[in-house]
Amino acid sequence: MSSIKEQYDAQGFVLVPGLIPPGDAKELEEACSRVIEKTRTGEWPHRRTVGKQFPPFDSDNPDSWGVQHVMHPDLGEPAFAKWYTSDGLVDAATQLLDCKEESLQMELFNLLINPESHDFALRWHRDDVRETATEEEERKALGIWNHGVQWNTALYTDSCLYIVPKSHKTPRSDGQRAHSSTQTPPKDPMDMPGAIQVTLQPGDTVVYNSNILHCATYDSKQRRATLHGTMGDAQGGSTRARNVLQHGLEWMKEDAFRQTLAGNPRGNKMLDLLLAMQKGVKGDVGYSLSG
Ligand SMILES: O=C(O)CCC(=O)C(=O)O
Ligand SMILES: [Fe+2]
Repeated sequence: MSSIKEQYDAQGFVLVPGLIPPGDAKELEEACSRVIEKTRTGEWPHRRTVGKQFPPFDSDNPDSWGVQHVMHPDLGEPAFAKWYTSDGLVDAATQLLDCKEESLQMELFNLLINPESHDFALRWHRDDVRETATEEEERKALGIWNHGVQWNTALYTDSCLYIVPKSHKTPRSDGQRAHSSTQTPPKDPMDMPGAIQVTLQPGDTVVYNSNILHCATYDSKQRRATLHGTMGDAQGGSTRARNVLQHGLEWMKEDAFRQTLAGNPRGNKMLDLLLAMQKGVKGDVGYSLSG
């Protein structure tokens, strides 16, 4: 087993430097600057709005803490799909998921940014388990959550994320439950038993199990542009459907998106697997969390 896989399985997260090839850093930075500008000026409507911690991001606050759907054809930024399907990232994902490249499923790709004028924060949460879950429900949900990886790759120094190492495997202790039982962000994230703050230097990636206990704080004065994505192992069937599809991925079915992947056979195969999962889902997936 690779050392990153050992650390990821044991701790629920792993730091991986160097996933942005040196020759690609500039084009990614420039693409990020353009999509951030479009989001802040209102030209790009798909954004994470201040005031809403989780999808649907339907608050009307003009300030944003994220740009949604960076591979969307209407943004016209090929650097994002190029990086999402790059050798380094795909190699890390297949190692951590312990799967073949052929079963790697395209999922979410968004950008996390600092709000311009409002500090904001997310409460302690697991992405796909509600805070009201009983210990048994939590155990069951964590038991099936091994078919996807989520990552943050920082373009600028980023200390927004807090996690509780090893909490991807075990239900919350009474103390942890007490700090994660309301929809209100914590006054001080470090009050959570077992919490650590994750600091990424430019170019660093933290890959984490998205059902690890985590929260985040957003300082409007601290520049943030952090690539935030997920990939799945299609062998997990529909286990990831709600978590992924709740973000609204209808646009990924359109020919216009497919055309952006011309000359990218890997990207095409990964998209096929997402669309197959999407097709298999009957009815509304709903939302993982509220608030
Ligand atoms: O801002 C971050 O790094 C974490 C975001 C997050 O936890 C989420 O979107 O569910
Ligand atoms: Fe989260």
